[in-house]
Amino acid sequence: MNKGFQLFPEQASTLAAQVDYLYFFLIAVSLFFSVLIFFLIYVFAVRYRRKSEQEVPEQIPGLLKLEILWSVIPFLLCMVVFVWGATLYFDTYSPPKDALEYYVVGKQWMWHIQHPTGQREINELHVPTGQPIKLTMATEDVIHSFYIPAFRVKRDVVPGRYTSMWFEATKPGEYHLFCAEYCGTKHSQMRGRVVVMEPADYQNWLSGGVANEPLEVIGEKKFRQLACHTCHVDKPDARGPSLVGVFGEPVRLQNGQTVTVDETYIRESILNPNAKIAAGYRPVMPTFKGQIDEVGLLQITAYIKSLTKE
Ligand code: HEC
Ligand SMILES: [Cu+2]
Repeated sequence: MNKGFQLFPEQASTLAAQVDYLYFFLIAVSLFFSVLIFFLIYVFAVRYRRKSEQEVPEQIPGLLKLEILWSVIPFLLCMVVFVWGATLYFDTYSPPKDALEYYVVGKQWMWHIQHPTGQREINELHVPTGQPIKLTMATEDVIHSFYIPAFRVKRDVVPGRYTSMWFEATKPGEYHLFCAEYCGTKHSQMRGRVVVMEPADYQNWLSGGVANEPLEVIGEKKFRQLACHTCHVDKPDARGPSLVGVFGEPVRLQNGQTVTVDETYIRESILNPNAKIAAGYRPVMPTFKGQIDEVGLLQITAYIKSLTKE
């Protein structure tokens, strides 16, 4: 992890080099103009200095060509930075379709990570190379920020909602994992490691660990414990809407609007059921605020996601 002095962290993801190129470009442009400006200040100071007490400088009424030149060049430079930066931003924030979904919950002062296959880790994240990975993240308490310098990814984890990020690791090894948002007394200890492995080694690691139940299986248990199933059964006369096959689909609300069922909508439906009422149902669902934590919410969400129509 710490091999002597390094100016930059290793480049260990598909995006890392691209982020660095943009960064170097910005540094180069800034350096070029800083040097140019300092140089010209001295040249002009010497060349146009006042040579005698009586000297009155010649008035220059302005030069259109020059004005156009010094407007157009900076404009073009800004556009290059804008287009380049925006493209990279969209790449960084749109996970590929085939990304594996991991769940991350921040908590003072540790990272709680769940693999799609059920493995759970604290302050450690094992991932295979060559596989896009999407992290869906929540926090139990305050703002944290999930930061893997070697992958050049960082995203805030904000109370009350989900954020996500993705990466594809390229080089096996161990990398730093940090919380990059001051989050209390032990913020500086809220760190861990990311272990990147060849796909075969990753499979070994998965099978070697404690066989945890997959997320959706735990989710199903929670669903029963909290008696969600008393209302949400897949029958026409049930008190609550069927949750089978709803994920990713649009749902009509009482007020005529349509929303897509995603993690955020499910979360809100559980914690604040009256915020959006599904059309054709009465607002009888109680809130489960205080009865379920972020980890539980993710488990139930995984369960609802797994309920597909045969
Ligand atoms: C007392 C019956 C009842 C219980 C218990 C109940 N719900 Fe609901 N639920 C409803 C009704 C009625 C609606 C539709 C009206 C609304 O949107 O509030 C609903 C809506 C939802 C929706 C939105 C679905 C959609 O199609 O819009 C989700 C998700 C949901 N419930 C999940 C749960 C979960 C998870 C639990 C257990 C933690 C639970 N519910 C417990 C009655 C219930
Ligand atoms: Cu933190």
